[in-house]
Amino acid sequence: MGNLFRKQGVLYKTLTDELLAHCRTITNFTDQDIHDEYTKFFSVTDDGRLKKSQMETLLGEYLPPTKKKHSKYLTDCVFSAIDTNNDGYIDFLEYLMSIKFFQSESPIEKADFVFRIIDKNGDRHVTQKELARILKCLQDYHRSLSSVYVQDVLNEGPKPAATAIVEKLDEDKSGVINVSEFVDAWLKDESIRALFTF
Ligand SMILES: [Ca+2]
Ligand SMILES: [Ca+2]
Repeated sequence: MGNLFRKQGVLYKTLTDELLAHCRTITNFTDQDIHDEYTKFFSVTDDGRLKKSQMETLLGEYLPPTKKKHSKYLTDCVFSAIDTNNDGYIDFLEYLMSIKFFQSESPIEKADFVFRIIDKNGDRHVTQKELARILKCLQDYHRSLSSVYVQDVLNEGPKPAATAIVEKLDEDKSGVINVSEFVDAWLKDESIRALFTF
């Protein structure tokens, strides 16, 4: 999702009307929600660059109680997915996107966000490499949940699992997963939801 939202060197220090409108468009949050998040975000980071430890604190509030103890895995995973240029911080827009992701109840919306998280370089295609990366990132999280199905898939490690998933989902045989292939699989395949729900 990063490349779609990250603007190099822009730190959104002022919540202008233009920024507010942009936030509304990408999240569907109300102006009040955006203002509240903005205040919260800038109370934690003065300069508009949120570090991973700060993200964990903020994100913790949004996780359901059953997932709270996993907040470190989840933050690691979401953070590294969002922080596409690996400079170790995320900006306000990226923060909003992650809040949105954890709050969303709509399956299609959720699938779309998961897709964006997996699609690290933001080219709207998920490759085997991108899948392997996210699976590796989620490995500890899945281990702690010990869902039988997920353990089976990940048994051989992230790479073979990623290969199997691409083979399964790639309906048009293009070698990569596009967003509609992913959303389809998400809606009809419980194992895909189990693997990528966090
Ligand atoms: Ca990609
Ligand atoms: Ca495809």
